[in-house]
Amino acid sequence: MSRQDAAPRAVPAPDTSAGTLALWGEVARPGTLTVADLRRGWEQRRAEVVFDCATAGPQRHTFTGPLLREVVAAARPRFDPARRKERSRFLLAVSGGDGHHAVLSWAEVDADFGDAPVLLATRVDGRDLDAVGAHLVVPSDRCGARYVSAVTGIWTGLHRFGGAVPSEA
Ligand SMILES: Nc1nc2c(c(=O)[nH]1)N[C@H]1C(S)=C(S)[C@@H](COP(=O)(O)O)O[C@H]1N2
Ligand SMILES: [Mo]
Repeated sequence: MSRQDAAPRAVPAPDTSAGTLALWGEVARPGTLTVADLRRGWEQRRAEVVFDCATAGPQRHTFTGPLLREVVAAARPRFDPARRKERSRFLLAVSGGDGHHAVLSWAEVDADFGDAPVLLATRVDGRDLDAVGAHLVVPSDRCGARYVSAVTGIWTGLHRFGGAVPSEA
């Protein structure tokens, strides 16, 4: 197999208009959400955070928005919620409109695993994000790179690698 054949093929994200994000991948209910949908549909939590930027130094912000796991769960990821090993294989890729993107594992945010209170913020420092798009907030991160702004897509799906899948016990 040539190097080129071995390279993973890029999967194009669905098109979204400004301020909306696509929830897609291995989910039973893919769709798009506006910032207003994120505000209306789920309990809003607040996070006061400080993160470090390699170039700009420490940044302090106050974010408000729903938990990422509640928003993604509503799209019904194709895992059996009762099977922990199945949940532990799911990935979340969060992209910004400028091409910046970051990967989280489902287990990081799952209450039975890392339980990280990751938000999809609808508001930052008193400013509504409707025109800009939601903002990923990872309060447990020391660095700012996963604080993806102007989110346009969240892909969720199973990590697959060659070999047998072990039992789900
Ligand atoms: N869409 C997008 N989000 C992004 C980035 C980016 O380049 N594009 N840079 C990240 C990095 S490296 C940092 S440190 C923070 C900076 O956030 P702030 O400028 O709002 O404090 O945004 C993060 N989110
Ligand atoms: Mo940064």
